[in-house]
Amino acid sequence: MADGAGARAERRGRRRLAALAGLAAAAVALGVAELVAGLTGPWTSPVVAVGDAVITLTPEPVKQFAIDTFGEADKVALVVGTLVVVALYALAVGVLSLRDRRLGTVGIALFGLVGVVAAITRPAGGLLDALPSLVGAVAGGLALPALLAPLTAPSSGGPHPRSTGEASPGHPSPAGESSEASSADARVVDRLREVLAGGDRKGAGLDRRRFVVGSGVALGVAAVTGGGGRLLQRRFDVADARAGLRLPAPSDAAAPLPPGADLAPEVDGLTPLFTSNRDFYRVDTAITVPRIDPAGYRLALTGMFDAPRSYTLADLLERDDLVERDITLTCVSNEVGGGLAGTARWLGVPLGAVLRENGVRDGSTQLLCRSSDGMTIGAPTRSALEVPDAMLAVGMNGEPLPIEHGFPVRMLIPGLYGYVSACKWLVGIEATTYEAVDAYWTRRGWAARQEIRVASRIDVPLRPFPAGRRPIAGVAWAQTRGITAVEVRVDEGEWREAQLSPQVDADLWRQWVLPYDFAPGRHQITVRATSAEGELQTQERRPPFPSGSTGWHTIQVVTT
Ligand SMILES: Nc1nc2c(c(=O)[nH]1)N[C@H]1C(S)=C(S)[C@@H](COP(=O)(O)O)O[C@H]1N2
Ligand SMILES: [Mo]
Repeated sequence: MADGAGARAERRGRRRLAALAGLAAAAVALGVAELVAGLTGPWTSPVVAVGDAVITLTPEPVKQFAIDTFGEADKVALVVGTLVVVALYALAVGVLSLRDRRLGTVGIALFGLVGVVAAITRPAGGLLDALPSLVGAVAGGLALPALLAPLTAPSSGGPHPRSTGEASPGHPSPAGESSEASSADARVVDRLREVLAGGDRKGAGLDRRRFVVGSGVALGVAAVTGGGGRLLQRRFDVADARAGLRLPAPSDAAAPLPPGADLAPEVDGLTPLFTSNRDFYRVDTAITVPRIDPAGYRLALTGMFDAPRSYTLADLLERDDLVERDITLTCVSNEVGGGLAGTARWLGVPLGAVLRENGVRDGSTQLLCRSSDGMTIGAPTRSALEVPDAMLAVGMNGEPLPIEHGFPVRMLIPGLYGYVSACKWLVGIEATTYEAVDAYWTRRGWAARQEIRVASRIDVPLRPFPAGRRPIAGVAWAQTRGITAVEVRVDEGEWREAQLSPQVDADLWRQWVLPYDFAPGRHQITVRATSAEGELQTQERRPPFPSGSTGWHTIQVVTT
């Protein structure tokens, strides 16, 4: 091997180790930050805070793409993405600080600064929230030089000197470097060295053993602090408090379901009339779900009220006007044929009654609803007052609200998309106007108010099936109006009217079924619904942004 080539290989090996040192230092920083977040709360962890900031800053089309691509796993994808970016950055910082330690310090400081800024600029963020990123950055800043030291220190020939310490230009080998390694231990280290350096055996001024030990210690520290931090963060959990909560019986129960109300048991693959809490879609901007201790819960009314007050959870649960209602909730981000819709039996306090008791003023057009994580949802005051089943919900399908669905209190206004009505983790209602303030999504270009559009979806058949008679089936919704007809067209045939599940309530979707004789081959199926107001679902294709998707759901199927 020529001398120049050897030197280059040696420098490459050293850079690789430096990159690994950067990675290990980042692991220490993140682990220590998790530990501190065990004191300050899971939402202050830099990974979570930065992820939250990314959600806040991401343009709506990209968000829509993420929801479409990853669905409910969008948050997991974001956290993984954040970690990948951190890892790449850490590798670079490691290499740079080999050249100049100050670059490493600056790199880590910037890294910490991003975490600090992300944590304190969250809508509900405070100064204390900066602590995990700050302490994490300091830990990473101490770890990095310590990890890099064995890569540059002129070795003094420790217990296991390098086996073939050749001199190379720029890195003259100190005397006494070339003694043979003798112990088995040293051979193991040599092997590790080879692996780490990708075959590079040169090592002037480079103590690989110390590097391996140092990185091992760093990764151990990262694992212990990170794991311990995650354990500590569990004390913010409110699952036990939720499990211990007893919901009162409603004074006005949901209307009894007529016999045969749910067609799903008869049609394989059809969406059930009620969605279980586990299967209910979830859409929100929260990476760590807000955890509200029911004992400390307060709902504060502010703004255009004559005599605004605040409510504890007990205030709400002890009222004598609790209602139980079956309501289908849908998301404005739902694509034609998409799954962001679900139906539950909700328990809650009538919203109109609460607003009137507090003397909501005539001039208020918008209720700015505030979630405990600081995000806001703007709901029309008029709908809140006039839509009969609008409520402050505390129960979902016979249980306290699941934590992901807004525990302990959320708003629901039938007929409006969730983003302009269904604020979860609700802690504030400010009566205001649309002129005075824009809510979270309005600031991002979504329509300030939007009634749910007439929609229908094909659930079956989706997969290839044998030719012959089989049901085409799905669901259709037009909340507060109700669905009166669903028509299906196969290929270029006539529109045929499907059979509908019994009308239970105008706020509930309806299932539809049409048995059809399929000839062998490929088929195209299209569905369209009509509301009780006589509005035919529009054929015009529009994407979800900015006011909800429209168009007929069409699928292609093939017989086996
Ligand atoms: N606090 C809070 N409430 C929120 C949201 C949110 O991001 N944060 N998302 C809204 C949207 S867009 C929808 S569609 C519904 C979804 O409610 P779910 O997750 O219970 O299905 O919640 C609404 N309430
Ligand atoms: Mo939504």
